[in-house]
Amino acid sequence: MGVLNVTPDSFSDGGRFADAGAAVDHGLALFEAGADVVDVGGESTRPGGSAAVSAAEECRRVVPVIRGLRDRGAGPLSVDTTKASVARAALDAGADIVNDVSGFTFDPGMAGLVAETGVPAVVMHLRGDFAGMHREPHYVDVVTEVRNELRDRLDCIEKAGIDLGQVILDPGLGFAKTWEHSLEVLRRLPELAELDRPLLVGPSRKRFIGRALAAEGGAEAPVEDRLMGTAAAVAACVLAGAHMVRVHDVREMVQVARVCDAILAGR
Ligand code: PMM
Repeated sequence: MGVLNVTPDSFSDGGRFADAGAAVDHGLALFEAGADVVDVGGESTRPGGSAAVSAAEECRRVVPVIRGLRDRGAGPLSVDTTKASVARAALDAGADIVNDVSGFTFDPGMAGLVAETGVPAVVMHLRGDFAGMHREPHYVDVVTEVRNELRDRLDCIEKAGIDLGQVILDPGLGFAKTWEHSLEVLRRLPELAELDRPLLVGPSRKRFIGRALAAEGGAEAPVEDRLMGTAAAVAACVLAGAHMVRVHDVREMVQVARVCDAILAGR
């Protein structure tokens, strides 16, 4: 899954594709580079509290890009949003998948929309809201708790009338998790297989990679120096059973995933 952030303030690529024309060109380049899906998002979830974006502004950012990619014959597309009204506008414009980092917890209308339309949906693990989630997340056993909380989400979602066959789960690396928590989730990813749903994982350029790359006591590696660290994390995800990885550097990560797939197939 290639990342296409149409935002002025994303941590990893903020502002580069804020113009719809540049965003469409980048989306086409992501497919060209080997993406199977492109994820279009109009709200940054940046650590430290990103400015909240209205549904109208989010639609203004993502709808022309989704429509533009569709007009050029590109797809499938997912929309990265926590708002049901934005998801609906994106689906009407041609999106195929809803990617909700709140796991349908921020907007009570999201589950109904997914039930009604029958589209595939990514349900990510998160605690709290965007403003509070980075403040001292506390777990006794992060992987067991993420797994139990995702299982609870699946129960609620099923009660809302959604066929669980539509649902892809995501442990939410970096969301309400310290960098150590994210590393532990990656190390113990196979424990999430118990939930019996496909897994999407988003390690790309994230802070845990910057911290892992830092010299003893030194500063974390900046976002632009996290390519090889991302490659290592993507390899770890694929070898541990992830079905999909959400990445910015598609051409490079397709190579990583192909080699990991070949290693797994040879087993
Ligand atoms: N990470 C970000 C945004 N959306 N969606 C899913 N499903 N999983 C993620 O890990 C995820 C996401 C934040 O990264 P970005 O600002 O580089 O897009």
